[in-house]
Amino acid sequence: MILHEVETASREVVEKLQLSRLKETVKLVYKNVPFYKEKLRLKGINPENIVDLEQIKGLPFTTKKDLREQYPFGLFAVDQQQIVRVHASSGTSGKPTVVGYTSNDIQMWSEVVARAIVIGGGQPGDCLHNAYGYGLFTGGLGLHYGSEQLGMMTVPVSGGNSDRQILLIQDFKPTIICGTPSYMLNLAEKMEKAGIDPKATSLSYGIFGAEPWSEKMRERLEKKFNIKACDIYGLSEVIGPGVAMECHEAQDGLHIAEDHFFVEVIDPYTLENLPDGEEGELVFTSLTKEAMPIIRYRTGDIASVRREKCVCGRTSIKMSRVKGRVDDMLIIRGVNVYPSEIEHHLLTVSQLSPHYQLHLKQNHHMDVVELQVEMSEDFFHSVRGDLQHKRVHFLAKEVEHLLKNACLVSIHVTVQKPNSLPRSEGKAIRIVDHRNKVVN
Ligand code: DLL
Repeated sequence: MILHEVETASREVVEKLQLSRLKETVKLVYKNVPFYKEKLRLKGINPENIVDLEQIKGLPFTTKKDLREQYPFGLFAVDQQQIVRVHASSGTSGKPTVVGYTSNDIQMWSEVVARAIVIGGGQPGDCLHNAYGYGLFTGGLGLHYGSEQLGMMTVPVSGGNSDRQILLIQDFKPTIICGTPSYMLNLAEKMEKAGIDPKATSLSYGIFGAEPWSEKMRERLEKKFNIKACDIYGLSEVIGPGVAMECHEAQDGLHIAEDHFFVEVIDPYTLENLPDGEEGELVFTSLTKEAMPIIRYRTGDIASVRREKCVCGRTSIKMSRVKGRVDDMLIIRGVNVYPSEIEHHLLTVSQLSPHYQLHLKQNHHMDVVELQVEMSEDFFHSVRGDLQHKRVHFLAKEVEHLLKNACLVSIHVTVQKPNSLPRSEGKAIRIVDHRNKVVN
């Protein structure tokens, strides 16, 4: 195992490095990005006066809305001639958010991702099958450059076209596979349908992320593929994948690449910093980016952080698995719940498959949530006819009870036939909002 020097450094050493990099970053944006100059000026901050990391708490936040307002290149801190790549978030509505990279940024990102792959179990000489989408999404190219940097044989399959993925997995014999957890599940099922046992492939490790997933989903994927599956986190506004990576030794939190990204956790409502261990919104400041440095970016992602030496030897701050996005939190009669929590409990029910969607509807001006979940193939084939109808109804009621007890929410559950819900080739859509839509 290759441990990067900074990953095992003392807090003192890390914080000294972070402070000097923070100063440079703030100076850079003050000088070159009018948006930040104005924000810093309004707060009375002179970049020359930053002498302590704690002062980061006084810097202004950056939000997705800011990025949209500066569309497309308003936050660039270098001349456009120095930009060698752009990525953009798909964005469900309106304009996408655009991020730019200099060649030094690409180099830094590749190193961070190479480190992440090592943290997840990869080594130079391995073969990596990359099923993250290539294009404006950062998953494909992000993992690709990191994998090459590490010296792995990299297979740029991208998302979708599962038949070809299955063929290449059998013939190229990769040891590592990357993709969204929901697509990996989809792929495993397609293999099984084609009479290929996913357990019998050459794969040993999975690097899965880009969407929330639960511990139970990990268990499911690890069992199906007979691999170790670790969580990779990142977001395009900060760089892309590789901001944090879970180690295969402990599998209990993600090591943050602290030499490049400074983490804070805030209360999303009061915006106050929260202590270690408390759940809140992750906020990141880039420390080394050139093209588009970002100050205190409010990710909208809910997690907590902790500092302790990990069994893998790393001392870097660890973040918990992301529970979900602030905007995806459902408030059902006053109780907050994230889709990933529901997923966790659904996967404890053997008659169900892990394919589910939450539909938000309005009934007599009241918000109601309907959970659509598929029954497992085994359950489907075990009973037919009238009896099946009764058993399905009974199962739905049982799941409603389970969610009521475990998550304290009342959700209407419908159990559907296998393969009736849409399958993902990238990020799964877990919430479908029908409210405020004109219904004919
Ligand atoms: O999803 C970058 C990425 C690619 C990460 C490949 C990991 C693997 P965006 O498209 O900008 O970038 O979406 C970022 O996805 O704010 C989270 O809400 C969510 N997300 C990313 N990784 C995880 C994860 C990429 N491991 C947004 N767990 C983030 C939960 C995640 N959510």
